[in-house]
Amino acid sequence: MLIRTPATSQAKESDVTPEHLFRARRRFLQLGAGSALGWAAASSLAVGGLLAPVSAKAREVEMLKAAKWPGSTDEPPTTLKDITTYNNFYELSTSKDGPQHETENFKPAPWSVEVSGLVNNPGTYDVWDLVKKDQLEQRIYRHRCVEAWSMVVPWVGVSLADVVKRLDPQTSAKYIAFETLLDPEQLPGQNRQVLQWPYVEGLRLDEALNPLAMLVVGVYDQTLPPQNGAPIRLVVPWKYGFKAIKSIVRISFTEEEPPTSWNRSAPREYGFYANVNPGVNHPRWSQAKERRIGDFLRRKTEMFNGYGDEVAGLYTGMDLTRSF
Ligand SMILES: Nc1nc2c(c(=O)[nH]1)N[C@H]1C(S)=C(S)[C@@H](COP(=O)(O)O)O[C@H]1N2
Ligand SMILES: [Mo]
Repeated sequence: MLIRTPATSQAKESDVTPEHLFRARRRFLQLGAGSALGWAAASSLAVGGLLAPVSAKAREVEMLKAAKWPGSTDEPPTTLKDITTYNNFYELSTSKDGPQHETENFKPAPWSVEVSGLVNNPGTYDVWDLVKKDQLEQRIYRHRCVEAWSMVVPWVGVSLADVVKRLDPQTSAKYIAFETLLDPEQLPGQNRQVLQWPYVEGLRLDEALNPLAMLVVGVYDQTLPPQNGAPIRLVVPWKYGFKAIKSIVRISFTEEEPPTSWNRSAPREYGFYANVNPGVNHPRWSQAKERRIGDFLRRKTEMFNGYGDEVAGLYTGMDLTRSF
């Protein structure tokens, strides 16, 4: 299901280092030649626009975007191959290498998202009305799974905050809730009750308004493959990966804390907050260290996954050993 880019050279993915590959692509972005508009075309995964000539204005827009990637890390990104073949997506498969092989019935387009609850602009939105293509940014974030592995991923998307502001929650709204598609034909793992379906997640509204939280539609320079949550998923880089709900079809604004799949399944093990915290171990394993996919040695896990400067203020006065 992955469509390879008409690469910067004839080199195959495996012939170049991820860093090399990534830098080449990043240059395209900065030059405007890899305009997000081109490579995130709604229905096609093709990147035909990649080499199209661009105006000086478009180039300027791209430069500005490149300059304001909030929170992006300089760490070398994980390879596209690892990002798209080592996954957690229980609606497809419960093994890490399974999701990539269970995508043949999945239809990422057309796709709409229903917005409801305590919000002034409810309705059914086409994904590309919710996420404006001319606002897409690439941000390189650390991605830390609760199972103590991590990656560095060049995501493409928009600030969740911008979308939330356009939807205009009412003052009584305190939380935002998300739901994944429920359709066992497209998501065969839903024939097995490993979790209660659909997968659900939520954030406190002030967390959702933090500029680091993203609605993601792409990775590297392509639209999301199904196994990564096509066509739209959440990314909250200071939290464990399970908050990053995939293939979202419903967003609602609520006054009460919404249920979340992993908390519902094992409340002693998974809390609502799920902030990355090396000081609070999972009941069955340590969270002090993590294995970066591609590395041999484990590294120390950082509080809030290293994003403390940006997000610690959200939790002032809270006991994070209790609100884990
Ligand atoms: N709908 C849905 N979203 C999901 C999951 C899932 O099983 N179903 N797994 C979560 C977990 S546990 C992780 S670690 C991340 C993995 O994202 P990735 O496969 O893109 O790395 O997706 C999260 N989002
Ligand atoms: Mo995870």
